[in-house]
Amino acid sequence: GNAGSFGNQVDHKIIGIDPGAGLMKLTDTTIKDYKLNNWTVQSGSESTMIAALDKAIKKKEPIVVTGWTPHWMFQKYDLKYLKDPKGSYGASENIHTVVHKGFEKEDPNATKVLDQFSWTADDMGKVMLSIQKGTDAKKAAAEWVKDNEDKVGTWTKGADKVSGKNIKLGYVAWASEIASTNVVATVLENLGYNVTLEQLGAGQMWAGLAKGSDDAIVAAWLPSTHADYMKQFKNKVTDLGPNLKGTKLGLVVPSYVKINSIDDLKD
Ligand code: PBE
Repeated sequence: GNAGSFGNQVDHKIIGIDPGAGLMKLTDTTIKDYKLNNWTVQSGSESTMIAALDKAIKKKEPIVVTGWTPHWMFQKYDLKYLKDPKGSYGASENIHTVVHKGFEKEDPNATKVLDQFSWTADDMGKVMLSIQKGTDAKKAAAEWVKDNEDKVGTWTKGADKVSGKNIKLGYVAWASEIASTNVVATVLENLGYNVTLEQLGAGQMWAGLAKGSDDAIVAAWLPSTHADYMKQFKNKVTDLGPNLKGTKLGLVVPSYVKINSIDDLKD
């Protein structure tokens, strides 16, 4: 290839996140779809990806990372998605609330709240940004819940107060999921639930939900991102439907980078 190509500038390396993320699987598919044979995806975590991005931006160096919306990175940095003319990352999708099969009978009251939980990318963005700026996740969630009584009221409508009933929520330490899971935990705690949050890898989160070691997750990106997990565990879980609509996934670069499309990654 040509020595000055974008690929050569970044060592033909895409900065990825944790291996269990649906985004990583979609990125492998993308590499095949676009025949980016000499490219590799470096796994890590959301924080190692952000650290690499931050470092590159400070030096105004080229970089390409796996990214998603909603995410505070688009507020903090000037970024763009590379165009995906082949549609490898799928269309816009939704984040669903999913419970362990049988939980709806075991605790219809909590299920009602989980089912009624629904917010927007803007709502989530406020909590994410507050956490990113250093507020403890639990505190950021509690503040949002306090400031949004009307919306929260639609989630708890028809639900009863309980006295110390246990509920376990699984989640992955992605900014979006830290925000949503802490908000739902706060709402359930305000109703009298004793909520345990379990931070897991993506595969463990789905397996734990299927086994019933966790009761619910609010972190299922469907239909594409977590398609394989849903397929594997569909008989062991109940999908309560979307809690946030209109997410996006793809390859992300700083705006100063010259290329505009995944096609441009070819030398
Ligand atoms: N994400 C954030 C997850 C879902 C939420 C896009 C990194 C994933 O790829 O599985």
